[in-house]
Amino acid sequence: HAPLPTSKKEPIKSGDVVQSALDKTNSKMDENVKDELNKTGKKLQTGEDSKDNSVPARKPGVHKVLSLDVTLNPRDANAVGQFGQAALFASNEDAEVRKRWDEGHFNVYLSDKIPVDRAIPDTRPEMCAQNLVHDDLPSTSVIFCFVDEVWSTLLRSVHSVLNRSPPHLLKEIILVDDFSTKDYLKEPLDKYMSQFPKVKIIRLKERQGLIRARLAGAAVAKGEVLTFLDSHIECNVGWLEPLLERVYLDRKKVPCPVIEVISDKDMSYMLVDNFQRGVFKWPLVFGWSALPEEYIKKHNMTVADPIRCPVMAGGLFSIDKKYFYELGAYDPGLDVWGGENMEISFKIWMCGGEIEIIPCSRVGHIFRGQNPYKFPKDRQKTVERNLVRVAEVWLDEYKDLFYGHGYHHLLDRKAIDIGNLTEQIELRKRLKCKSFKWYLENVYPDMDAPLAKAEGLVFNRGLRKCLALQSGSLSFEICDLSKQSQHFNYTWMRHIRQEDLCVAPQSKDSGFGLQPCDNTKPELRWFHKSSNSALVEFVSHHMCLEAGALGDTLHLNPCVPRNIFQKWQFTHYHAQ
Ligand code: LR7
Ligand code: MN
Repeated sequence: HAPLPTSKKEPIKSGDVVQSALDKTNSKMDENVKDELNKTGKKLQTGEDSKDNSVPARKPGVHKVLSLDVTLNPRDANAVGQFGQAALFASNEDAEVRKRWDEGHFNVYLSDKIPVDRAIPDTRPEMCAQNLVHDDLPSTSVIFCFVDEVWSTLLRSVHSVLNRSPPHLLKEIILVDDFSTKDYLKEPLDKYMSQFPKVKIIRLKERQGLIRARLAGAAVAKGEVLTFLDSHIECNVGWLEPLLERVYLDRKKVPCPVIEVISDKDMSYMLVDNFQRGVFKWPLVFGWSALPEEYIKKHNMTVADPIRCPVMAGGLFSIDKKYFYELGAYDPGLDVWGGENMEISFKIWMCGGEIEIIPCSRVGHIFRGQNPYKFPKDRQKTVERNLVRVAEVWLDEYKDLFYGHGYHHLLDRKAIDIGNLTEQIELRKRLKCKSFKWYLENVYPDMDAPLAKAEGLVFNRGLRKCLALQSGSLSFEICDLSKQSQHFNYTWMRHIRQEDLCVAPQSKDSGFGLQPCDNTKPELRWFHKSSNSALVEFVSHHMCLEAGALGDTLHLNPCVPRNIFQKWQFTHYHAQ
C-alpha cells in the first residue's frame, strides 16, 4: 500500500492555525505587487527552473495566489476534528469505531462526525502566500475516481475543492463512479451533488479500476488541464493556482501537490517534512526520499521551490490535457490499481516532460493500511501484471533488475498473461522517447542500478584458478584480468554469463556446458549469496558447482559447506 511521507507529527494547536490562516489570507489582486516586480525585476520562481532554457521565458505573474477559503471562519468552530485537529472518541465508542473501520480502512466513525467542510491549517511555507501567479491561468477539470468511497470523505474531498479553488479556474469536478456497490453512492449522491452545478457524475457500467476510470473522466473533461485526485483528500488553501502556474509556464511540466497526511486513526491533518521527493526502489516500489542537503545548497533551494521527482505517488497531479493525450494517456491495459504511477512517470520524463512537487500546493490524503474495496482478481497478481507491462515497455535492459528483485517467477509467461504490448511499444517509438539509461543518468542519478549483481573473474578458492571460456567450452586458467575469456557477469537473472552464453549444468555425469542464455529457463540460474560462497543450482537447491581438484573439470555435487572447491568469488560485487 501507499507509503507515508515522513512527518514530525506535531499536534496542531488551534490558536496557531486560525491566526496563521488569517494572516495569510489575501484574496484581492495586488496591483502594487506588479509595480514592485517591475522595479526589482524579481523572478517568480527560483531553483531548477532558472536553469531551464528549453522554453521561452514568460513574463512573471502579477497577482498573489488567491487564498480563498470560505471555511476560515467555520460555522461550527467547536465541531469534532475542526481546524484539522485530532478528533477524539470516548472509550464507550470504541466498538462503534471498530465496527465501521472496514468500510474505508480508516476511522469512518470519526469521519462521519467531522464537518464535511472543516477548516484545516494552512501548512504552506510562509512565502507561498506572497508568490505571484498569472491572471490568465488555464482552467482545470478535477477528476475524482472512486469505488465504494465513504460518504463523508467523498463529500469532504469535493467540498475542499469547491471551497478552496478560485471559481474561474475550476471548470468542473468530475466524479467517476467505478461501479460502486453502495446504495448511498447512487441517488443520494446524485441528489446531494445536484446543488453544485460544477459537479458531474459519470457511472461506469462495470468495474474498470482506477486507471481506466481516470481515462473515462479525462475523456469528457472540458478544462484545459486535468487534475486527478484520490477521493479521500482535503485540498488546502491556495492549492490550485501554484499547480496551474507550472503548467502555464511549460505545458510539459506535470506538477503534484505536497501530499500531507490525514491520520487514519484520528483524522488529524499532519504537516509533512520539507524537501521530500517521489522515488522508487527495485522492484518498482514507490517511496519518499528527502533531497540530500548538498543538493539543496547547490541549487540554492528554498522550501517553496519546485522539487523534481523521478516518480510521482500517482494519485494527485495536474497535467495539460492535450499533453496527456500526446503522451498516450495511461496504458489502458493496466488493471484496477498499481503501476500506473510508474508508467506515467517514466513516460513523462523519457518523452520530454518533467514531474515536480510544488510545496506551495498542499493536499491532505488519508493513508490507510489496506484497500477497502475488492480486487476483481487476486490483488498481488493484478499489481505484478501491471508492473510487468511497465517493465517490458519502459525499462530496456534494466528490466532484469526488476525481475531480479524477487520477480523471477513473472518471467514465466505461461503463468501470467500480460496482454498485448504492441501499442505501448509503438507509442514509445513514435514519441521518440529517450532510453531508461538516459532517465537513470539524468533524472535519478542517485539510483543504484548496476546491470549485474557481480562481475569479473570467477575465482575458485580450492583450485585457486579462474573460470575461462575457450573455444566453446569451460575450463580453468591462471587468473588474468586482462583476458576477456575469463570475464563473466553474475546477472540479475542469476546467470553466469559471457556474451550470450550461460553456464549450464548439463547432467551430473557428462560435465558442464554452456547454453544460449534464456531468461525463462530456471535451469540456467545459480544462487550465489556473497563473495567466497557457493554457486547453488537453482532448480535442485542443494547441488553446488564444484571445481575438480585435479584440474579442468566442473561438477555438480551435493553442497558441502566446508568444501572450498565449492567456494567462488567474483572480482566485483555490486549488490549485497
Ligand atoms: O478499482 C479501483 N477503482 C477506483 O476508482 C480502485 C481504486 N479506485 C479509486 C479509489 O477509490 C481512490 O479514490 O482510485 C483512488 C486511488 O485508490 P487508493 O486510494 O486505494 O490508492 P492509494 O492511495 O493506496 O494508492 C496510490 O497508488 C495508486 C496506485 O495505483 C494510485 O496511484 C493512487 O492514486 C495513489 N494515491 C496517492 O498517490 C495518494 C498518496 C499516496 C502515496 C504515496
Ligand atoms: Mn488513496
